[in-house]
Amino acid sequence: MAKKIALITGATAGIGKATAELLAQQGFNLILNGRRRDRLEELATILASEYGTASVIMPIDIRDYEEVKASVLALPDEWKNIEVLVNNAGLAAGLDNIENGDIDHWNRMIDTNIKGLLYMSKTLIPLMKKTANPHIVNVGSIAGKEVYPNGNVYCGTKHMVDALNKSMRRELAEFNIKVSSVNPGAVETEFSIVRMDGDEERAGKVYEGFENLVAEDIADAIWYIISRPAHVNINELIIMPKAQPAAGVIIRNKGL
Ligand code: NDP
Ligand code: 8X3
Repeated sequence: MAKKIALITGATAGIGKATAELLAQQGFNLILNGRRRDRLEELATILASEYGTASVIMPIDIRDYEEVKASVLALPDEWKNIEVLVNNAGLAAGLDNIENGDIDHWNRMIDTNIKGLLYMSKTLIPLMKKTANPHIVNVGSIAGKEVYPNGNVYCGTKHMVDALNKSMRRELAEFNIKVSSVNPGAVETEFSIVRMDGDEERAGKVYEGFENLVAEDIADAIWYIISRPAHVNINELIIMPKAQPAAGVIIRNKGL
C-alpha cells in the first residue's frame, strides 16, 4: 500500500466528510471514523469508485477509550502506518446560560471535544512516531479563541482544544510530529442541527442573511496545512465568514 494513510474522526458529515473527500482526491488512503456506520460505508464506496481510495471504516464512539484502543489495535498492520490524524469529531449541544444549562449537553461536549480528542491522540501518537511525516490537525473553533453569550461550555471545550494543540506541539516536535489547528467561524454543516437538538428550523436561522462558510472551505485549509513542505508547520489558522468579524457577531442582510 504505497499511498499515505490519514485517519479522520467525524467523517460521516460536515467538515470531516469534506476532508475525507479532498484527501482521497489528493491520493490518501483513509481510516474513516464516526458513529453512523451506514454513512461510513457509503462514503468508503464512493471514494473507492471516484478516486480508487482504499478505506477502513471505524464506526466507534470516540468517547469510549476502550473502544478507541481496541479498534486501533485491530487494524491490519499495513493500516497502522498512520501519517495524518485529523481530530475533527465534535459538537456543540445547547445554547443556554449556565444557570439553565443541561448537564447531558455539557457531558457530551466535554467527553467528545476534549476526552475523545485525547483518547484518539494518545492511542495514535505511538504509531505516528514511526512514520515519515506525521501530522496531527486539530479542529478547534473561533469559540476556542473568543467567547460569546451562552457559548460557555462549548467555548470552554474549544479553548481546551486550543491549549492541547499548543501542548501537543511542544511535546511532539522532538518526535518529528507536526501539530496544527484550524479554527473556523460559522460553517453550515449538521453542527447547528445537533446544537439545537434536531430542530432544523431553528438551526437554519443561524445561517440566514449572510454567506456562511461551507465544509469544503475548511477541508481546503486542512489540505493546505498538511501539504506544506516538510520543514514548514502552520501552527494555527483562524477562518471566518466575511460577515462574522468576531465570535457571536454576524452582520446579516447586507447582500453578502
Ligand atoms: P457535523 O455535526 O456536521 O459533524 C460532526 C461529526 O462528528 C460527525 O461526523 C459526527 O458523526 C462526529 N461525531 C460527533 N460525536 C462523535 C463521537 N462521540 N464519536 C465519533 N464521532 C462523533 O459538524 P461539523 O462538521 O461542523 O463539526 C466538525 C468539527 O468542527 C467539530 O469539532 C466542531 O466543533 C468544529 N467546528 C464547527 C464549526 C461550525 O460552525 N460548523 C465551526 C468551528 C468548529 P456521528 O454523528 O456519525 O458520530
Ligand atoms: C462553531 C463556531 O461561531 O458557531 O465552532 O461558535 S461558532
